[in-house]
Amino acid sequence: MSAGGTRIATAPSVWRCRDRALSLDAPLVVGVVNVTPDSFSDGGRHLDAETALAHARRLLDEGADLVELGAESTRPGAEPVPADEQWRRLAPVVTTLAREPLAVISIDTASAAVAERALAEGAHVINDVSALGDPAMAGLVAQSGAGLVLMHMRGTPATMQQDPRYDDVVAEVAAFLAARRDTAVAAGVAREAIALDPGIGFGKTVAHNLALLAGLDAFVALGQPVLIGVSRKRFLGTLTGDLPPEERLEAGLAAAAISVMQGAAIVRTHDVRATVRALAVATAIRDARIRS
Ligand code: HH2
Repeated sequence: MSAGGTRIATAPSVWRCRDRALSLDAPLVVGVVNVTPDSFSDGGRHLDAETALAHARRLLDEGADLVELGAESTRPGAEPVPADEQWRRLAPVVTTLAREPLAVISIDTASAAVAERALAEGAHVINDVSALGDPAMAGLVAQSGAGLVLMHMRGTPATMQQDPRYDDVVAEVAAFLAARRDTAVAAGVAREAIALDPGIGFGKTVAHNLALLAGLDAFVALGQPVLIGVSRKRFLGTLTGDLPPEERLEAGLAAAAISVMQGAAIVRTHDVRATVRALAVATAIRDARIRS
């Protein structure tokens, strides 16, 4: 089976994130905590530090391998949030969580200034949806030894859904990610620290998202762990009769499970408990296929 075969041949077995070597034998689940007033599915719910911390701890209890803190919505049409404001939202949450020994912390930011402060407090991963749009990012991550997620986006959140076009979406996104991975490696980031993400919903139509998910082999073949974020996204609502974000759980679980069957190593989600359970089954079937 080519997806399983590709995974065995080229997929790394750990993701290095500072002092943590996260095993990729089973998919890692990243639980999302948006410390924002305006995120598309949970905006305003965890804006104060105590609520955000309680939610992060709950996601860890539910089985998240990492928690991801973000202070800037990237929903279509969103405007950038200045670094100081991002850090004002994140600081109390990051500093407290970083002292809890079991927490592995990812920071969703495209700003090197925010990443620098979070890394100084002990964050383990920088999730950069701009894939090194800030020229200072790669050097900073290299110095810290942190994990780095490089995601593909067409344009910026403010403009990305304005008529996105590709000749061959899978080939173009894969070439972009390979080039940004090479830039990161040239700046000193360890290869084993880099994960790649085709950026579902970031400058893509429903058809583009489906092509990327169906063509995940091309990303797995790049030799880095592949991260997929489908949780509660609009294309899931579109495919299920225009359901709103709070009713997209089943659709998201289907997409996450199929992504893991195709070789995704890391799944980003708002719904940790349900995702952990769904992926336990998907992983068992994937592994049975690989053995047979
Ligand atoms: N999706 C979102 C944000 N960050 N990062 C990666 N690597 N991959 C993704 O698919 C991804 C991401 C959008 O989800 P969310 O954080 O819930 O919403 P918002 O950007 O509105 O805060």
